[in-house]
Amino acid sequence: MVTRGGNAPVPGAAVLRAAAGPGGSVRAGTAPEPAPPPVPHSRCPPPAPARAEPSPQYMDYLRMSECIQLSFAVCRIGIYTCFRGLCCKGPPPPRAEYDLVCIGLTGSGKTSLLSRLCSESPENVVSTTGFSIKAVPFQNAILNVKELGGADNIRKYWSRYYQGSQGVIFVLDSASSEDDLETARNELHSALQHPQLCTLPFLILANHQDKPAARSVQEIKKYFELEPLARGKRWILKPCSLDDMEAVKDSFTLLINSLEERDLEPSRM
Ligand SMILES: Nc1nc2c(ncn2[C@@H]2O[C@H](COP(=O)(O)OP(=O)(O)OP(=O)(O)O)[C@@H](O)[C@H]2O)c(=O)[nH]1
Ligand SMILES: [Mg+2]
Repeated sequence: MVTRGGNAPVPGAAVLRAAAGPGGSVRAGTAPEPAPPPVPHSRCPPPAPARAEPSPQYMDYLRMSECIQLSFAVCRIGIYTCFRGLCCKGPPPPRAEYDLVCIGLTGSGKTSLLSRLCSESPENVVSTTGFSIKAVPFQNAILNVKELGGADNIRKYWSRYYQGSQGVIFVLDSASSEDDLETARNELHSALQHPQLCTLPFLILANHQDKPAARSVQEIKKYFELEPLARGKRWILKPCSLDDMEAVKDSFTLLINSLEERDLEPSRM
């Protein structure tokens, strides 16, 4: 009987050692594999495997998905803009403000007209002693109107309150007595020639037109000698009465236009 003893080399042992892990263990049942060839030491990375060209269908799909994303982005911007327009409206632009002086004999209707323009009741209107100021709102402007009382003892102080005015409202009673009409004419002429008012726009309201004795606008224009006296000035003469506030508002709109035009004149910029 032949026994192989001790350290005798066993065929295939070298192969088994090469396949063993760091601990030298060998998985049971695994077949021995040949060692991989040594990697050549080089600085160049190994060449990348050649990539296959994307198919035309794939390119079409990519283009379509880009188009869809772009469409979504445009829609999102559109919806956001609409939402902002509907829900997040900013404050309206500030309205221009003008300081005006309102004069005319007592009883001509200054307080009554201004109260109606401010949506206040013209009932219980009392004669103005001294002056009163009202902010009269219009769509595109606010008029800060200083009304000066028209009684005899107040009229002599009118000119003290002219400073800073940007326009003048003169109210007259179209149905007044001849004497009162003459007084009104003298007061209007003084105002038209006053250094602080002579360059300003004038709105002349021939009020009390609802009364049978009221003079027409043509009569008043002639009697007040407006054509020769106010030539070259900005003046507007309009008939009106408390009954027809739409006509009064239209007259004020013309005055506001005149104030705006004056604002835009190059000499004032
Ligand atoms: N029939 C008629 N009455 C008016 C008209 N306008 C004003 N009145 C009346 O005239 C009276 C005098 O009106 P006021 O508004 O106080 O006149 P005023 O110009 O402010 O007078 P003073 O403040 O004293 O300068 C009131 O009784 C008004 O009701 C009008 O167009 N027609
Ligand atoms: Mg008054």
